[in-house]
Amino acid sequence: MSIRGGAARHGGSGADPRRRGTGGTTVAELEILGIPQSNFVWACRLAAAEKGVPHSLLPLMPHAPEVKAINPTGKVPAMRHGAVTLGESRAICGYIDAAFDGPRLIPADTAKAALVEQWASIVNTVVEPVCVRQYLMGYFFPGTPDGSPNRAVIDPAIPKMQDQLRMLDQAVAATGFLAGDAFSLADVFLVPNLVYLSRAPESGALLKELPALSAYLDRMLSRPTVQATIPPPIPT
Ligand SMILES: N[C@@H](CCC(=O)N[C@@H](CS)C(=O)NCC(=O)O)C(=O)O
Repeated sequence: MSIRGGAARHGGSGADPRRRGTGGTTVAELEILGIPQSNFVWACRLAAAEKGVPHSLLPLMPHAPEVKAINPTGKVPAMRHGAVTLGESRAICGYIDAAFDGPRLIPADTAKAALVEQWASIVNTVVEPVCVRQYLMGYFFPGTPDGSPNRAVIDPAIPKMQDQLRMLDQAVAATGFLAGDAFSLADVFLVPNLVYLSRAPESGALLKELPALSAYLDRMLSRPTVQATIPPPIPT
């Protein structure tokens, strides 16, 4: 799967992302490794799409040998770009933002960049562990004998998930973006989680009652980059 667009900048990492082909200089392909249904893989693909960077996707499961060769934790996503290999979605998104032309996902302005990092961190270290790892996994990967939702996991997460969605509703109310007044890395990380949350019963119902957050989700879903990277259903 490829998305067309943007040009590679010549980075200062010492690892030249450009390769020389027989017909002259060609731009190395950006490869993202990991199943597309992973919220973190989706975030990296969305970052690439927002930058206008073409990428190919290798839909590998966590702990596949090619993933472990890059990231010793075995977690997806991983990334290859010429001689550059990376694991961890924040590092991958940061690389994509810095290595390629295209709209900045992390603003140049120091204070604006810090605000983006603040919200990206809140999404990844506060919201995601409760809303995705605990609440949604209780539905999507329940681990119950009959495959029914795992209420022992889901129910204790609900009040925390509700508080967090209300917090996000307030955060996006001012500008329609999570951090600052433009699409950023903070939105890259929030959007996949929010799309999945809209599909589960309690979070989907609450989202409908939160005007700013539901309008935000509708606007995000109308972005061609989100539509281009939206994952297929989890194979059964
Ligand atoms: N901190 C990592 C988290 C990635 C992550 O948790 N990926 C999940 C899939 S959504 C995974 O690979 N899980 C397998 C495991 O934890 O062993 C990142 O930001 O890339």
